Amino acid sequence: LTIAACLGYKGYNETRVNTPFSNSKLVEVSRLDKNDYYWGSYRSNMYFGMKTREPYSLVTGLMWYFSRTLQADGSGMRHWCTQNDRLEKYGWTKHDGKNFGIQEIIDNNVLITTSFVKDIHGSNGGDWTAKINATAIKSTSRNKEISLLFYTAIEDKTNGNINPIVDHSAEILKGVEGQTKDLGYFDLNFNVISSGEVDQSYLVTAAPNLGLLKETIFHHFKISKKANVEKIVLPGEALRLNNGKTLVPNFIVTQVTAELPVELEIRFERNSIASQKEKLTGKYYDTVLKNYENHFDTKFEDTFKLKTKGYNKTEVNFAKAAFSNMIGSIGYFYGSAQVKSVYTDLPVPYWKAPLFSAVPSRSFFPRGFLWDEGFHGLLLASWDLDLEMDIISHWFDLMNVEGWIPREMILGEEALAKVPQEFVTQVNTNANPPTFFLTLQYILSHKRSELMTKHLHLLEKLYPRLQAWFEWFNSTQKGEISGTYRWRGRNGETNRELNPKTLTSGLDDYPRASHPTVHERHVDLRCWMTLASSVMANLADILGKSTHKYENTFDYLSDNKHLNELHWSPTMSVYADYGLHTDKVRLERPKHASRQVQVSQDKVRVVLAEPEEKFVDTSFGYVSLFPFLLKIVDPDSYQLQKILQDIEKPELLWTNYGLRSLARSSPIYMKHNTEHDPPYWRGAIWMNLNYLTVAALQHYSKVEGPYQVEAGRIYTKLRNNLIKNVFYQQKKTNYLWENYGDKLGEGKGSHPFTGWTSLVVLLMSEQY
Ligand code: 6A9
Repeated sequence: LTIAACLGYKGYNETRVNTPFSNSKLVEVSRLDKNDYYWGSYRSNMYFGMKTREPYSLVTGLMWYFSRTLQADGSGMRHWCTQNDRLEKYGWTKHDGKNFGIQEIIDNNVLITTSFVKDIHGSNGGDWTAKINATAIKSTSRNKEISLLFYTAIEDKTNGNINPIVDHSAEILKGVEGQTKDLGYFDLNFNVISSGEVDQSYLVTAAPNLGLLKETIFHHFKISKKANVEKIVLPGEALRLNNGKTLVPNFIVTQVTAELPVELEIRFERNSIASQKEKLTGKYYDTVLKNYENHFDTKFEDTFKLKTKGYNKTEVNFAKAAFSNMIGSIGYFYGSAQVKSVYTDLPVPYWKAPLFSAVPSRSFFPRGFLWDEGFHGLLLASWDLDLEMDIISHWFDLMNVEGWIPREMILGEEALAKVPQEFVTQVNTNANPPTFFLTLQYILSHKRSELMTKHLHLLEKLYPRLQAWFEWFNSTQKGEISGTYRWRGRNGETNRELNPKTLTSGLDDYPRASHPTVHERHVDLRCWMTLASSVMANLADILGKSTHKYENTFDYLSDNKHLNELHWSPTMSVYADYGLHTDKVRLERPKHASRQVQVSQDKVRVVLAEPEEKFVDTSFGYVSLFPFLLKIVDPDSYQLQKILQDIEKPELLWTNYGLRSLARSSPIYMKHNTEHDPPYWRGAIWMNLNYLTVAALQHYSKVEGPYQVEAGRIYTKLRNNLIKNVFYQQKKTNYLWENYGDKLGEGKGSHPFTGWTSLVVLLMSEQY
């Protein structure tokens, strides 16, 4: 305890929620060479944009539109990834997370390829070149002409400046020069390659903030008439205000309007170091890019061995694209989250911090999610352990003094712009599955020696944070009786929800006890804690610390007899939650005593039978599988036999596309939670839990026991179904999806979703 606490200082409790765990940060000891990962496509929310891993970076980005389809309200202008754009396709097809990336975008029958190559040297990342190439796949009246806009902006004017390099005779922007504290002097050069007519204009102005770049451009667009043809152009310098003052520019845009095909090359160079070397441009760029591609292909095969396993070229390319869009979605975010505890009346800002993390979906959720990231970590660690350890470091640096890590990280203006206000505040009593233990377990079994030789020092620094995290879960999420756990954050007061959500579990609307109480116990959380204790014991062992406590906890939690007493429903023969529950609930429109006033009111829940304390065992689904998923069930147990039987039943979870989240027999199967809240984890097929199922099946096919053959047989079937469907849906729609329908296997929810859905690559490669 601090002195302040001992003296009963009033602010002590209030300030705990946003007090960092400690001032010594993991990011400082992470072995990741900052120089190698300094520049990147770290703007996850953008179709294409390069920025640095600095709190306030120099940012660059692409926009485009077709003049025939541009609308006055701004639609038709492409900038941030959004499903509203209805692009036929977009995603990184090759990206190594370090040196280069190639992305294919299809819009209006035009293939837009965005690629970049870095030339890492010196300090602070060196140089890079990007190419935007637009070629018609099929010419139509709408796509004759494209306008490509490329901009440079600085987030913080006190950190540097940017200025246009104008060719005044031609009235075109040749480039941008500038300076920031970190980068020193730099310039960007533009080069347009086209055989037809090109129209160029530019804008130099001050944008209010990064969230309003598109609006700023729209504000300045004007129509110019050249030889009787109307063109949308930018006005050049727009820095003078009506009151005679001039603005300092922080936003510089070049616009190239041309018939297809057209190519825009952007070269970023720091200082003059580069001028002594061959410039990364034209043919030489193509050669360097090709080399990186070849290197990527070789490394991909070494890592995942898909060709060796017999996959054909199309299948391997599918896997490469799934993987690349995941690694290519890694972003660098900076800002302060908004948090709350019982001691704060209002939300308070977390300390300002960076986050380096992949994201579930570039279009819909381009920000960090705690439990998603543990799944991403399996793929990322397979590819580049340095990179993954740096991601882990960033996340664990976000731990507060209580040992809590917020579930969703909404950092910076751009991230905030995508989140409705009601979802912004993170509450310090709320958990999210500690999937980083899965990542660490995976690293221990696949990358142990690399971890030991290269990251031991980091691991030592990480360990106290893992201990605190474990402690936080073990104390704040514990249930009423020993060995039980309960997700906090359920709303027991509401009469709006058919079954109050458990967002903290990650499984949002998956049915739990109908009436949340403190007596509840959640089987999935108990299993996560079992896994956590086992990984902690392993890490303690490696680091030469006392393993005693974690081993004891693991022995206690993995004891099947005890587990079964708490969570095995003898009547239904399934694992289940326990709590105050009734299935007899329904959403109904409230009836009004007076008929005179027509009030349209939301449906409310009516409870038709008194709830009782019991197992929530009429809903079979992902939660019921947890003791199996996390490999806790004894290999020779009746429970394992029963689970294997249940998994294969089509009336429960089995489909040709993977396991559905909730059995068809569940009273809540595919039910709305409120009128406005469609079913989410109430039937759809989700890849993350299917991946765990496949991994568990493989595990039980290998450990000695009476059901080995059975597990192996189901393993093959389930794995094939999942791979086949995700592949087929991608072929059909060009995207990976958030989840898949259990009747037809169709992609549902947000897209592209190359978060955990890209685990399909590990299924193909059979790495668990
Ligand atoms: C809603 C709406 C533009 C929900 O993949 C991220 C999470 C998972 O962690 C969780 O398990 N997704 C899953 O049930 C998406 C969550 C999005 C919440 C924010 C805002 C945006 O409107």
